[in-house]
Amino acid sequence: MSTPSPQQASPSPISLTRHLLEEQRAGRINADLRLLIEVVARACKSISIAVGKGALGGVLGDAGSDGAASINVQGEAQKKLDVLSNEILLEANAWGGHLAGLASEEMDHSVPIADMHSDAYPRGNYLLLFDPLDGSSNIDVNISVGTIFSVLRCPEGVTTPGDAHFLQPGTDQVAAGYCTYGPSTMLVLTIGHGTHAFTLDREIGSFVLTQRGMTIPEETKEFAVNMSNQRFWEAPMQAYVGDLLKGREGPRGKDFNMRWVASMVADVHRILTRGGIFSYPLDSKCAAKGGKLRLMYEANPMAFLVEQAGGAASTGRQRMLEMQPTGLHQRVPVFLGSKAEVEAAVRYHREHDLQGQDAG
Ligand code: FBP
Repeated sequence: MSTPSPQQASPSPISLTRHLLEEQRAGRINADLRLLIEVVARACKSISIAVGKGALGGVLGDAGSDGAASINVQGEAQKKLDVLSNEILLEANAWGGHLAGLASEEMDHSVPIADMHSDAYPRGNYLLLFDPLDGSSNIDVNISVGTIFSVLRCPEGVTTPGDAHFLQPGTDQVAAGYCTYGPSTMLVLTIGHGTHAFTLDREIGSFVLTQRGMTIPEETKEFAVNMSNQRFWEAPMQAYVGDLLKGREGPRGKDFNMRWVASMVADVHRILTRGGIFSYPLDSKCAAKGGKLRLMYEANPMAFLVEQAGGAASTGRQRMLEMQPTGLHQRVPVFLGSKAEVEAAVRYHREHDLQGQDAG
């Protein structure tokens, strides 16, 4: 007997607002965090409209003027939509009164709400981190992109938080989510009680619950990685993917298919929907930086969502959510998705490291 979809279970569509209110009545979330999530969701609606306009809205292409690109703290050329999405999220979250501070992929340092409008706005108890527009390389070619966010508590007694106050392990997240701007706009959210998906109903302008309790199958035959980096990978990663590619003739005994959208939100959404493993491992190109993807506003929120859907998330050597952050824009290797497959990838790394130790 299949689980009835929210639409079948409840005759009237369950909006995000109703879902969060029911979570509050069940004592799983307080009013402040509920309203903060609503503010972020509203900002994502505005970003969805901007992204949807594409060339008609003049939002494609690089930011910067007079031919000079505008470079962010990551050393990457900013896209117009990176800057616009960042501004939309900053403006929306400044006056809500739920935040003490926020941090973004597009800003060097975190910003305390107090500094945003000279005490004009009340401060709250939460810290918000976000990647305003993930998948930047796909913006101008009309492939799904997204916004990723993570919510932490502001440490007790801290009224003007600095970068150091954000450096909390992923296990301390109180909420996380992403919004993917694709054929439909979808918000995927967790507050630590399962992972749920909402689809934007453009007619009523509301996010409607379309998948309650997303569950990632334990096993999978689908992997996602940028294969063009293969020659730069560590030996355990070479061995792991090598065995995937050998398929049923190899030690894994089954054939694997590959997908790579190059927008983490889109690759992770596929995995939350039908399983798979996503990895951006350490390679000799990004080793000096510690990896490609960012811990605080990419890896940790995705790890929380995936674990709440029964999957696993690791650096290849450690549970992602247990990592103690050392920097706001810290980068890490990422393996996440179907539990058994992530464990397999981790096994290759562990066995390699053990052999290294024995040989040492
Ligand atoms: P940003 O676009 O936010 O910088 O994110 C990084 C990202 O685009 C991920 O979304 C994606 O998984 C990865 O980089 C793609 O990397 P590559 O260009 O090496 O395929």
